[in-house]
Parts: sequence; C-alpha cells; structure tokens
Amino acid sequence: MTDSSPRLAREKSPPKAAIVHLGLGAFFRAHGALITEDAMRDCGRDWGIIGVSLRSPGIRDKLAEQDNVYTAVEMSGTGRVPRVVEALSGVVFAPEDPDALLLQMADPAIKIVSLTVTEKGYCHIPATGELDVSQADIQADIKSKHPSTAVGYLVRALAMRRNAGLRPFTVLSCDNLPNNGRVAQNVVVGLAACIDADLARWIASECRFPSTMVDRIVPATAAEDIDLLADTCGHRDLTPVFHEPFCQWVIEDRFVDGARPDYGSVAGVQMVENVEPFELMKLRMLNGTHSALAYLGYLAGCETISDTVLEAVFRGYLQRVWRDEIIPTITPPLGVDLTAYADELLRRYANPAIKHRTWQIAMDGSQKLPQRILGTIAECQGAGRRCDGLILAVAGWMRYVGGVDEKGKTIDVQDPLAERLRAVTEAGSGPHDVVDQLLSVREIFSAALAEDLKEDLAQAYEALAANGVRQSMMSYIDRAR
Ligand code: CS2
Repeated sequence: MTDSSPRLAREKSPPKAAIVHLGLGAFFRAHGALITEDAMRDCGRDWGIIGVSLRSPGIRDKLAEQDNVYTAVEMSGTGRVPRVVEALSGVVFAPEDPDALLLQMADPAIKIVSLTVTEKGYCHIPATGELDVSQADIQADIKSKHPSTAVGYLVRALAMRRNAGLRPFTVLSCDNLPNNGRVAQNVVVGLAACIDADLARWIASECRFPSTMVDRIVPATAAEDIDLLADTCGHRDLTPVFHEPFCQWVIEDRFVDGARPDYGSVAGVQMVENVEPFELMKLRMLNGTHSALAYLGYLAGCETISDTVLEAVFRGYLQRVWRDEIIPTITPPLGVDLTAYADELLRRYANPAIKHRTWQIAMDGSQKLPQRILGTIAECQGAGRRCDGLILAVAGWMRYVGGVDEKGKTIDVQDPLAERLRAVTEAGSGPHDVVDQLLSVREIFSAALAEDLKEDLAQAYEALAANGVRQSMMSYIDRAR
C-alpha cells in the first residue's frame, strides 16, 4: 500500500442510527451491515448502525480515520468486486466509556441490538443453553453497573429503557448457535433475574429475541489483501473485509412492535416463522464439515479450506460424511435439496480466492463441537448407524488440542479450555487414556455420548497417530463405498 493513495472517505452523510451492533468483526461487516445497507436503500429509511467493539480499540481507530466507511470485497475465481459500505453511523469501543454506550442503547431511536459475539460471548453452558453464572465476567456484571460482557450490556440497557418507560429493543443474535435467539433470551433473562426479578419478567414478556441463520464465508482479513486492495481500487482502506459471493440470512419475523428494516426485500434474505430447519442444516452440513476439515486439514499441513478440497482424499471424505452421516439426520427446509446444498458447499469451499485458514476455524472447538458435530453423532448412534467420518473429525480435534501437528510442530491452540485440554492430554497414559480423559470434559461431551464413543474414538485416535490423516481418511472412504 502506498501512503500517497487517497484515504477512503464517506460520500453521503451518515444514516441516523436505529441499530446497535455488538461485535464489529469481519463477519458482520461483510454480512449484516451490507444487507442492512441494501434494505435502507430499498425502503428509503434510516437504519444506521452503531458498531461496537467489545474487546479492542483497533477497528474503531482504523474506521475513525476513514469516516467509518470501509470496503467489502467479493472474491471469486473470476475476480474481485469492491463495494464501499456506508451503513455505520458510528463506532464505539465499549470499555472506554460503558455509560455512553448504555445511553446510546437506551435511546428510543434504537430499535434493534444485534450480536456477533461468537459462541463464547453468550456466557452460556453449551449443554443446556442457560447462563453460566459461575463465570467471573458474569459475576462482575451482576455486581457492577459497568458491564464487560455483551449480555451485561443488553441487560443494563434494557433496565434503563424500562426505568424510562420506553419499549425494549429487539435482540437479534447472528451467531452460529442452534436456537441462537433462545440462547440469547436465556442468558439475558438469566442475568436480569440475578439483578432484579421484575426486570427479568419485563424482558421475558416485552422483549423479542428472533433466531436467525447467517451464512457467508468471511476469512479474517490478511495484511497482504489490504495491500492488494489499494493497488486494485486506488484508495487506502485500513480495514477492508473480503468475502465469498454467497450470502444467506434467514430471520424469524418477531421484532418488538414489528420495527425492522425491510430485510426481506434484499436478495439472500428470507423472513420465516421458524428458523430451526435452516439452522440445523447449516450448522451440521457447513459448520460441521468446516470444523472437520479444520482439524484434519491443519494436522495434515493444509493452510486453508480451499487447500484441503484440492485433494481428492478430502473431497471423498467430505462427500461420504455428508451422504452417509449428516444428511440422514436432517429434515430439509421446504424446497431445499440437501444433495444439491452439499454440492454447492463443496464449490464454495473450493473458491481459490478465499483464503480461509484452517487454524482460524479450529479456534474455540470446545464451544463449537457440540452443535456442529456431536449432535449429529448422537443421532446417528441413536438410529444404529455408523458415523466413522465424524468420529475421525472428533479424533482430529483431540489430536489438535494436544498441541502438536503431524510434522511434530507446535500448534497455537486457541480455546477457552485450551490449558485444561492440553493438561488432560499430557497427563494421559497412552491413546486410550487420553481419549477417556478428553471425553470426561462434561462441558463438551455428555456422559452417555462419552460412553458410546470411547471405543471407536480411541481407535480413530490411534489410527491418526499411527498412519496420519490422509491414510485414515482413505481407509474410511474404502469402508464407506
Ligand atoms: C466457520 C464459520 O470460523 C468458523 O468456525 O465455520 O465462521 C463459517 O465460515 C460461517 O459460519 C459461514 O457462514
């Protein structure tokens, strides 16, 4: 990037804010923000977004230098299509001034607070979907009026609205969790109940928490892409986002007083009564195989998802896992052909312009495995069907959290439970013991599933250690013909 390139600048005046979005990462900036901007264009009303970063000031600082606009670049085999996004009305780094953010959230002009805070941002117990009150951050948010968690901000802002006699906002979860609206409701009402029972009752009856299914592949932005963009577009953008062409957002149409942008007018968006069939399909077929490819691919030395599916063995593995293990557990949403959906996923994974690192997807496996893979395994086993492909993926995760890849190189394992998982692995005396120890982590595996899985998992784990990823996949493919 040359410093002489002109700085990116806003062309129109910023829209008036009606949405606060918590978690201003690349995903939201390449998905919800774009869709909201399209909806604003169609309905001619202001649904500007105040983007909130909860953890670091970096994005706020960069966006401040360019009037809070940024470039979203669609990447495909045929080229790059840049678009400047002007949907942000403002950007806030929450810890710097929690009171100011709460005041904004309590402003009657705000109708929606949306969230992309990742699985762990809900501070819930994955197995039950309820608030984990034992977490230190949640304990702190019960006591302090200056929250640190997204859940804390939601509760304190809703309390302010109630005290001022205002209507609540809609809480719109956009994270990859089954029933994400329900989980959001559980944790918000759960925290409110620890503070004020009347507030909890008011939120439960007046607030709305629609579930949504979000889908677009958006890798973390890499430094070299930023340079390339400056060369292609001629303007300097400190924080662009790069995404695939595919975009889907399925939203339950339950908003407080019906107040929402005309999302339904935007291509790729569906307003529905019940999002569950879409969520299940996407979490199991896309995110489940993404995680499988992340662990197995990383161990085998593949840097990105597109690198994995360049190899016939990974493609063969994927196709069998979809056909024999995942699809049989899913009731498709009306009109959707799951085999065609799988074919399209494979094409999306193969997009050579998207550099989605296996390491990035491998993060936070303890929070992801249950809804992405373990539910499918439990259902297969319940129906008496084998699911050796998914078991191999879990064994891959177990090898991954052990912290050493197939070439003996150390892995930087990022997971809220990383230390515990590593300690458990190191204390294990031999493969069977390691598998047993990891299966005893109850946040991830139920006792019943652990019991059902232990023999097959130990075998898969040993095979991975002895023969490596590719050979193990090959044997699986041979058995599944
Ligand atoms: C990925 C998702 O990082 C991950 O865990 O599986 O971010 C995935 O790219 C999106 O859900 C696609 O919609």
